[in-house]
Amino acid sequence: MATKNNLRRIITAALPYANGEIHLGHIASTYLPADIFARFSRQRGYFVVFSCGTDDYGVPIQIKAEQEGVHPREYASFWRSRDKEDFEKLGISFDIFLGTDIEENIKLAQEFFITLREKGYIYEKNVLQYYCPKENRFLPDRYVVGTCPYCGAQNQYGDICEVCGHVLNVGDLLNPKCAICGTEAKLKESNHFVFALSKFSDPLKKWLIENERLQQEVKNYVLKWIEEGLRDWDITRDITWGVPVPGREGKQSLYGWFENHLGYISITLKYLKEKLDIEDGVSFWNSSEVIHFIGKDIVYHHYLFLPAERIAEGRFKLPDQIPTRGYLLLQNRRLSKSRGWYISLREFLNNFPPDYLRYYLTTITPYSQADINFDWAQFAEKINNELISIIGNLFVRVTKFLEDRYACEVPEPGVLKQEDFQVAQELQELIKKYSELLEKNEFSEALKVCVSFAHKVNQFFQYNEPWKNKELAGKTLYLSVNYLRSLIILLYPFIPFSSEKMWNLLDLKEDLAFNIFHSVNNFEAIKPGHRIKKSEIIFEKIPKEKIDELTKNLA
Ligand code: B3M
Ligand code: ZN
Repeated sequence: MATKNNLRRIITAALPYANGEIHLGHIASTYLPADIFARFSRQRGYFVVFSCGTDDYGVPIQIKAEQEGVHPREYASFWRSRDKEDFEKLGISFDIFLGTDIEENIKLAQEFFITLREKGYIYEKNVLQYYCPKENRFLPDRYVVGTCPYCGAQNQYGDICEVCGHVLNVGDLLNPKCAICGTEAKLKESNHFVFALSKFSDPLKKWLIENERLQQEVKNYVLKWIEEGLRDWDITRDITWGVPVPGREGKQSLYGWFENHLGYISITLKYLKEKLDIEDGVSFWNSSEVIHFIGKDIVYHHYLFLPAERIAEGRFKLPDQIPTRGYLLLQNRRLSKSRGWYISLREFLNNFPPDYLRYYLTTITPYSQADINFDWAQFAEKINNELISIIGNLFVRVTKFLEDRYACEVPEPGVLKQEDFQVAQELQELIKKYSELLEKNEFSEALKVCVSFAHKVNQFFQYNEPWKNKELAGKTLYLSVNYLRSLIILLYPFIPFSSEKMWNLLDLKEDLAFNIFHSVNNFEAIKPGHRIKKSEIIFEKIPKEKIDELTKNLA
């Protein structure tokens, strides 16, 4: 577990609600970028804790469980294990995957509540709640729909407008209706707790302005929200499936957004304690870089609620980064689960290897809020004409040559020339660029650098014509196989399965996943006389018929 420099990174990805399948939208904005960064960090010698889990509480989950006749805990744990399996199949390398419904999270959330109340940041208030007069019950956020008062979007839930991103309070919606029976929703008074978010405008502003690693474009509009004035926030609900409000157990629960992000902390600390015997999780947390990956629909919660709660409570440091990415469109249309216009991760992985998805999604996902478009034809084209034609073919070309002409043994290089150093120099520059881009979260750009790297090595091979030129052949193969080694290290965060496979075919013994990056620019790591395994095809082309079929199935 020792690391080179003892630097630590705690990396988290948004906690998926425990009530449905993971789909490609989640993967593109959140889980894949987080995984790329976690893998790269481990390769760089960071001690990484990559944690996640399901977001288990709340009304939608309670209602769905009721419909299926099971306890919500059982319902949530079904999705927890299913999500865990799906993520594993895609190679999302969580160190720990639990959920918010663990004792530790309940305890932490209640501690937060009690401390904030003692400090005067939580106060009581009779608040109006939506109420369905026909069914005679309170309607929590997701059970009331109406028109957004900010942008006029119809059919929005009571807690957030999914069109303009504004968080809504009770009473904000215009023409509220019960989402279940359609009756006009009334407002009825009930005693609740409120968090004084408005008191945190200044410290939040300071944190946003001073922290240069926070994404500029997100900062800008969060600062605008603060300028518009933050409103205090109702943090309890009249429901039973949730973290019990201290003193009101069995009647009220904490609102999910008060406690779900505390799951980042409680899950990480549980892992530290149980798996690594680290008791003082608080110090560990505070001496790590803390990075939360999210999608743009939950910016408000992560850039305001989360830091405000941490500031108010005082024990846990604020995030260094909250990388945020946009929505995924499918063939240029917004995903819609109810209309079947989405692709689940499971279904995708029944058709293609995980690295195909990882490769393609990386190429189309910039480090920005811009929406991303998944397109079947483009997917096939990126895989066939880039991943396979450039990267896969280079690997096969070099290894096959070694196999056929050198019985799999890396030859002596002989004397290197000025132009060889020139190529090596250019490759070194690409490596430098790559690592800067990865540190800046610019993954699509970093992957382009990998493609250029492969391209350059291929040109080098071609230029030296080792099949004609016996004299240059030893040098060409010796250098090419070393360049391949470096290329595999660079590709690993993006396509770990195929990278491991190529690494094994080169019969390299170092661990590709940990603390290897310092040797990526060593082009003499593989010595003459080293034997590789027999060459193998790494990737299969995607036939056009398959793409036609999948496009048709979608429509
Ligand atoms: N479960 C919303 C979502 O799945 C919510 C994220 C919680 S992160 C603490 O997008
Ligand atoms: Zn709106």
